[in-house]
Amino acid sequence: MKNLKFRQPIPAARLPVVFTAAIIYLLQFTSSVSPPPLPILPIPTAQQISWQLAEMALFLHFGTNTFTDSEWGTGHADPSVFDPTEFDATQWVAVAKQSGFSRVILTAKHHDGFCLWPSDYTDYSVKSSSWRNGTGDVLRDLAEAARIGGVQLGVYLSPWDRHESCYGKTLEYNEFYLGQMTELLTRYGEIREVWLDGAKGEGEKDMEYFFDGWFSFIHQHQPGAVIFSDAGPDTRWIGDEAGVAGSTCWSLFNRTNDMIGNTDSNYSYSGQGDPFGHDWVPAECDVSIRPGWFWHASESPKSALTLLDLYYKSVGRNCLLLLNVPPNSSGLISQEDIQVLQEFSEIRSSIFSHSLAEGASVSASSTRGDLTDPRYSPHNVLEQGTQSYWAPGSAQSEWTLYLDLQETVTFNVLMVQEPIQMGQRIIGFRLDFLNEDGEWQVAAKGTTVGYKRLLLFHSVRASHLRLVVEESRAEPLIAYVGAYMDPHSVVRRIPELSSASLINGSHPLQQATNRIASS
Ligand code: FUL
Repeated sequence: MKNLKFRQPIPAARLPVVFTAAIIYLLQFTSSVSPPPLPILPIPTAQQISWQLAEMALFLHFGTNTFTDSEWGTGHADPSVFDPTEFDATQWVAVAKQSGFSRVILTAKHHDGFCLWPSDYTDYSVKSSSWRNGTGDVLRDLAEAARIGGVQLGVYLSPWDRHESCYGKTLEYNEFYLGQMTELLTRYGEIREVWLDGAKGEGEKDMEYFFDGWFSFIHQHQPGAVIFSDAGPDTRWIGDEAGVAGSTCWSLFNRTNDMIGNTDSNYSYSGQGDPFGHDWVPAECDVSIRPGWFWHASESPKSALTLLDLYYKSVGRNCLLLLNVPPNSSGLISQEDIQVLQEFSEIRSSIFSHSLAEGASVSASSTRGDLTDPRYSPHNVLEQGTQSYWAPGSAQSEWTLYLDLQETVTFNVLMVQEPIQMGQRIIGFRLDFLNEDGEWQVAAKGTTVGYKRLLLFHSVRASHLRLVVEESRAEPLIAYVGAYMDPHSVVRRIPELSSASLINGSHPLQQATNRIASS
């Protein structure tokens, strides 16, 4: 891998030498136009980019557990208990869409082995239930509702199966699993994600799963799908079930450093990724809106503000938020969950629908190529999305964007995005604002950006900002910068700043150095 050394701006003392050398070099090509910056490896696949753009997915845990008040069914529950009399997949899809989720993932088979579709390889499925006299198919209805609603569909097929008698016979079960997978991947149209859970209870039959074979099989049948597991190949588990990513979070990762289902896994490796990683494996943060994954009459949903906090700690840390909203035993998403999701959606749009930096005039410490070339202009950072970006000139002593907001505004959230199709680059950055004394003061510091980074800090009132990239794997490229006001969240401590840098518990006095050691 070529980029093993991280880069920092060139020290000022060395600038004259570098500058003269650069002039001599450039004189040879006075009329040439700068080519685009080189992508820095690894980079995402088209499927991974589309997965990341979705930002949030709705997880649907549903099955016999919903009716037996359990989480890990034994595999021996009577299939007749499954009887969701008001089942309506269009309600699930409508709830997802109305609350801003563009993907749904269903537990087609959880650990108890009960299949929500009529599998030809087992009788332990909806066809043995009393629901619709055994003629129902949850996945068929959901696939149809999702197709009509324009929502992407994913499936969870648990490798651990507590019902199937061939579980434990390695070759036989691996082939059985592929048979069930074929049904899921060939009967229901486009599948955008396959979720391979790594859980397995203590003392269960020992057996090997042939993951590599499964992965190529899935990609062969559904080339547009991403595969989730503890260690990728396309998206990785964040390492907790609380929905929280590391405050440093790389999409870079070494798949060989992690093992699927390994209970001794290095969770901080999963949570933070690896700046030296050779593979692009962004993380997914799974968490349930309720204490359990399945619906239980005695449990209630988290508050909208708790979900907002999780949003900052997942989507705002370069990950996808996979929020589980379990349908209840009538087959519908409960009203109390819908209420919370609605509030969560309203709060998000009240904060993020309008950037206070929208009308800013933007300049930079340097810009790649000819100043008349709009491709790398600092102004590009005001455009939503990750296609266009600002690129600094090469061999610079600093990487800074200046934003003149044209008016004084109060805000407490910074959004930064990198054009991830060019690789993930930024290691450390900070946001400064011009204070009342005309001095630059640190508002917030962060490590890693990736697809999207959100920093929440104590409110700042200012008209002039500067975003300073302190360390990067290569020349940083910035796709978007936004400033927002979140009146709902209380900042208990400034993220990524040590408490020592706070004065009177409000404003940071001086910048803290928070860099990953470079090699
Ligand atoms: C875990 C499972 O054991 C839980 O039941 C749930 O499905 C969660 C998403 O993954 O590993």
